[in-house]
Amino acid sequence: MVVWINEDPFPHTVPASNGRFDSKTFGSGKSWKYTARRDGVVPYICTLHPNQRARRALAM
Ligand SMILES: [Cu+2]
Repeated sequence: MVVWINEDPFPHTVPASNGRFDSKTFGSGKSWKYTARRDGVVPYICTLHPNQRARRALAM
């Protein structure tokens, strides 16, 4: 399981660029988690702040 924790004062999203998951928006102090069912590396971009990009390795 991968958990994203928003420690920023602003809301963010972490939708996978390949559509594998979509967090929707989660606000300050909130978190969102995704349970991987297969391994891989997934890039994601915050829809609210498109300059915020990252990639995440998923492992079962
Ligand atoms: Cu953001």
